[in-house]
Amino acid sequence: MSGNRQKKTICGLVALVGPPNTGKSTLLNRLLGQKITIVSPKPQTTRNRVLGIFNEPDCQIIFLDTPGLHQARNQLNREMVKTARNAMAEVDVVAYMIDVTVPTTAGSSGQRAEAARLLQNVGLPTLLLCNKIDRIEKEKLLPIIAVWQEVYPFKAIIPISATRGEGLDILLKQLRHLLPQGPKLFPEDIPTDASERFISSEIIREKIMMFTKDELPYATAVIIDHFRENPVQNLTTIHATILVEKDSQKGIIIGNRGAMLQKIGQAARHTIAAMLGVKVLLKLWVKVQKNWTGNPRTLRELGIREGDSRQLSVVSNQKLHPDN
Ligand SMILES: Nc1nc2c(ncn2[C@@H]2O[C@H](COP(=O)(O)OP(=O)(O)OP(=O)(O)O)[C@@H](O)[C@H]2O)c(=O)[nH]1
Ligand SMILES: [Mg+2]
Repeated sequence: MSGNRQKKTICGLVALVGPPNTGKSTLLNRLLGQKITIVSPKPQTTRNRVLGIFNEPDCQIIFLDTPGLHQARNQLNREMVKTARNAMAEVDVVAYMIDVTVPTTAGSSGQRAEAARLLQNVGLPTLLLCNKIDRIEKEKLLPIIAVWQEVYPFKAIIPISATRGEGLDILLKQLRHLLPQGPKLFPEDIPTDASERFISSEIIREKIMMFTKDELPYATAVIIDHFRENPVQNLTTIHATILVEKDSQKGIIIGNRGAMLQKIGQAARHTIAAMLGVKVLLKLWVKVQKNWTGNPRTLRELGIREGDSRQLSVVSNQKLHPDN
């Protein structure tokens, strides 16, 4: 009678890694059917490890969205790349994503050699995800697959479209095959370990990335100063500070008579309200903090500098000591 309850479940961790802008975060949101990690058309959008938990009755897959792998020039970028590399040390399977529309990620031999070195070092079962197949003809895909086949003994090479959801059934099937059996590590109704506070700060940053250009998206960070829920009024009040590095950048973020700040605020409020399912009162400030991108303390405060993987360590420990 209780046979079903004893049924073995699959549970494991998967790192989504690859060059910037390939669609890692888009894939995670699509798999979970909700927005938990931010997306933008500009590279280097994701700065932190973001955990997304996919649940089916017999299977829990814990995805780690990571910052794009790139040549880091400053401390912020070095920490981002470190975060992506460290994520690979904590998982059972790596999903390495390329963008088939970009010659440098899909075609350059230098990029492929770098990927080969990285994946060999990590030495985990790895899937290659060829993303954005909605943007190229089928004939163009085959040569890309052929050259990438030489890079690493991938367990499978899977053409996908993260935006359209194509190929995701094959991806999930492969992951079920590669991940270990074990009890679920998270309750089934929790899609992420990220707090609403963190996701709100990310959504504000997403709008900044969307509406600003040149170096500005990369010189900006968001700190939540105040986050208060009022269930009686169904209202959440959020105060946030946008950090920039120079006075000139502050001027651009504020805009003509505050127009840009208003635009960012309105768009962010709308998205945060949809996510939280409440009314949102959002107040934004802009502050110049010279060279915050090189300041270890600020990077730690933003959760970008390592030391931020406490929750995952707990998961890993549980995995190591399932009897605890
Ligand atoms: N056409 C098409 N566009 C896609 C697809 N997947 C992602 N994109 C777009 O690619 C851009 C980058 O997507 P992200 O999900 O932010 O990429 P990422 O790999 O997380 O980027 P970083 O966080 O910078 O490393 C966005 O404009 C997405 O809408 C896809 O399957 N097809
Ligand atoms: Mg991303």
